[in-house]
Amino acid sequence: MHRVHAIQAFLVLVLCSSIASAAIVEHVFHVGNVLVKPLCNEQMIPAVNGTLPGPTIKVREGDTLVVHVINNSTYNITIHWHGVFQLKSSWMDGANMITQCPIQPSNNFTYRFDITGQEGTLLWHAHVVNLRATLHGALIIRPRSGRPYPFPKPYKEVPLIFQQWWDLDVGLLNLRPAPLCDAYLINGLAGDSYPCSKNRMFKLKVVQGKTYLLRIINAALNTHLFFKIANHNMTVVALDAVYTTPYVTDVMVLTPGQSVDALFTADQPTRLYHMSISPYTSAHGIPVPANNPINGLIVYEGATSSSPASPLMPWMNDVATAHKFSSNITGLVGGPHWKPVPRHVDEKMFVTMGLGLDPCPPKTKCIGPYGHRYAGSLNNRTFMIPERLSMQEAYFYNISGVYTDDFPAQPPRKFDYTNFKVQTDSDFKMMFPERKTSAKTIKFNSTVEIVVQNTGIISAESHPMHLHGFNFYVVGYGFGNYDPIRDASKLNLVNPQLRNTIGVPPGGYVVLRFIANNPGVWMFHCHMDAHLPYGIMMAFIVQNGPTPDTSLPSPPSNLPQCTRDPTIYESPKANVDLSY
Ligand SMILES: *[C@@H]1O[C@H](CO)[C@@H](O)[C@H](O)[C@H]1NC(C)=O
Ligand SMILES: *[C@@H]1O[C@H](CO)[C@@H](O)[C@H](O)[C@H]1NC(C)=O
Ligand SMILES: *[C@@H]1O[C@H](CO)[C@@H](O)[C@H](O)[C@H]1NC(C)=O
Ligand SMILES: *[C@@H]1O[C@H](CO)[C@@H](O)[C@H](O)[C@H]1NC(C)=O
Ligand SMILES: *[C@@H]1O[C@H](CO)[C@@H](O)[C@H](O)[C@H]1NC(C)=O
Ligand SMILES: *[C@@H]1O[C@H](CO)[C@@H](O)[C@H](O)[C@H]1NC(C)=O
Ligand SMILES: *[C@@H]1O[C@H](CO)[C@@H](O)[C@H](O)[C@H]1NC(C)=O
Ligand SMILES: *[C@@H]1O[C@H](CO)[C@@H](O)[C@H](O)[C@H]1NC(C)=O
Ligand SMILES: *[C@@H]1O[C@H](CO)[C@@H](O)[C@H](O)[C@H]1NC(C)=O
Ligand SMILES: CC(=O)N[C@H]1CO[C@H](CO)[C@@H](O)[C@@H]1O
Repeated sequence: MHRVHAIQAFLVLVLCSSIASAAIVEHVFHVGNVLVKPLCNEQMIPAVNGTLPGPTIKVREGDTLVVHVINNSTYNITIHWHGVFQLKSSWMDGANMITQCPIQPSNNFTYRFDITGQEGTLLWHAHVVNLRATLHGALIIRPRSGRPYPFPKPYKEVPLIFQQWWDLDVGLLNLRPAPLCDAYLINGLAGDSYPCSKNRMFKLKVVQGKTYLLRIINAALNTHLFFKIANHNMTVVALDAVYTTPYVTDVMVLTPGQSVDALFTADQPTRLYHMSISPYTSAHGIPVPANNPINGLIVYEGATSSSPASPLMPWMNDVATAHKFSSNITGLVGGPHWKPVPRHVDEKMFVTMGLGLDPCPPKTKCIGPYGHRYAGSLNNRTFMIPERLSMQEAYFYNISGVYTDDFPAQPPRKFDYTNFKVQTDSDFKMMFPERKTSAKTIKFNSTVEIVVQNTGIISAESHPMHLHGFNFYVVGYGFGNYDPIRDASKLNLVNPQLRNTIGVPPGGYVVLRFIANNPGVWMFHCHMDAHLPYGIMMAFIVQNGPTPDTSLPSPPSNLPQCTRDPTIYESPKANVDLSY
């Protein structure tokens, strides 16, 4: 990890609790503005404990994680524990204006939650537009002590965090068109592809014959990335902290928000090898600047300095390679925490997803298509992030006017989704979604199936859809318009991937299933950060179950508030049924 400031001791307080195999792991996150210089210029960024990426958190499955976040930056922040189930701890999800108001400058908040039923690599990151560019780090969940990995124990474990860097103040990020950035980083380092960082490259020293567990995270704001190591294969053993059938490959692709655990054996001749990342850009018809691969270095012990071997990276629009990797890995049936795919579906949803337009405000020059602004939508709804109160507080206190619970289970109209073309005035009008804060209410413990259908409005591209609070089974994955007869018969109900983020293929669809066993308000959104303000987002409200133990608890007393006006919280709690 690249230390920006003076070394700060990584204080890990492990307090043994009464249950032998579960511990309380406690950390302090000090968020402050610090100067960093990955390229040629110093930039002020918000960072946790002065490092980019921020500190790696290590827990064991079953532990309680407690993180005191102290905000000494100039930004409103929240920290989201990406992929953590947050079972019965929805208030700790850190989704800005969905489960909490932000932690304002000079304030603090303590996140406290159990991590159960999942093992592998996840990440934590700020959940406020653009800030996750620099506020992120690895969250590593090992098996309970005494429990083995479902694969041979690696010699060492190595986090690899891929990042996207803009050489400017992050607060100004949205002034730039989304996909263009100034560099990509591996563990905070830009490496030999850029003029001022040639001597600052991530290096992994390896011993010949040993096997390493690479804990790979794509923390980039907006870009899917290919990853390869010259002359080596890797064996994928987990995706999004769910074990998979071991899958041997020489190339992988990660959407923003995805993570991969892969074994890598140093089984080649003693020398230097590049490990490289390069963008995967699937948007049709949108020109992208050529990008050199960004390199880290694998250094075999005893290797003399020589020029490293470099991998041949896929073309940036190599949809076939991306699709093969994304669709061909299967879940580890019978492995730790595996649960069979639910056969019966209670709630069926068909959700169109993609871009659209928002009318340019009067007296403004907009640079999007047709002189308008970009928008995005799910079922033709552009999600408006509430400004006054978080959705979950509005739900819990039964305060109206913050959201509506009318998110539709079907798009308002059927059309040839993937082949959309503007030919008539009415086609043109179809590109303008409705702006709304709407949620879909789900009964506790029901099984939800969502077909997410990518549209071709403006441009078809892979959008990484991320669900908070649950993993979903990816039971279907394909190109074209989903056909409920043809494609439903091909669903994989045996060994699908189980994960929290999935790239919906360009001009294609995915079919997801999850069990709504966790009460609270949970976002479902595109994990390209540029698409958060576009509104490619909705929220599920999972109702309480029959017992207090299956109900959303009261918010913690120190939950950050948007307003100091206490009367807003004094509405009758008529809608909250804690009885049973
Ligand atoms: C962050 O820094 C604070 C203050 O320097 C320190 O107490 C804490 O242990 C650090 N946290 C982590 C996770 O490294
Ligand atoms: C908080 O940030 C200010 C600058 O914004 C700095 O002067 C101060 O030392 C920081 N406090 C801590 C405790 O880091
Ligand atoms: C956190 O904020 C509370 C007030 O909300 C304050 O009393 C406390 O001292 C703060 N803690 C830290 C470590 O800054
Ligand atoms: C990688 O795996 C493929 C398929 O199993 C195999 O053909 C190839 O030889 C392997 N390459 C290396 C460097 O081990
Ligand atoms: C996945 O692998 C199987 C063989 O294991 C192969 O038949 C199939 O074509 C692959 N799918 C893709 C999308 O590459
Ligand atoms: C979206 O809704 C607007 C009205 O709010 C309508 O004009 C437009 O045709 C709809 N588009 C689609 C794709 O359904
Ligand atoms: C949820 O449903 C499953 C089967 O559909 C049942 O076994 C389980 O007990 C339910 N859980 C709760 C907490 O009601
Ligand atoms: C920070 O959050 C508060 C409370 O929600 C809000 O009033 C304020 O406008 C926010 N500031 C910024 C810069 O977004
Ligand atoms: C929630 O509040 C609304 C109006 O604020 C009221 O009409 C409704 O009855 C309340 N819900 C319940 C279950 O009491
Ligand atoms: C940038 C910022 O808000 N800094 C504040 C951090 O907190 C201290 C007190 O703990 C304030 O004095 C700073 O102004």
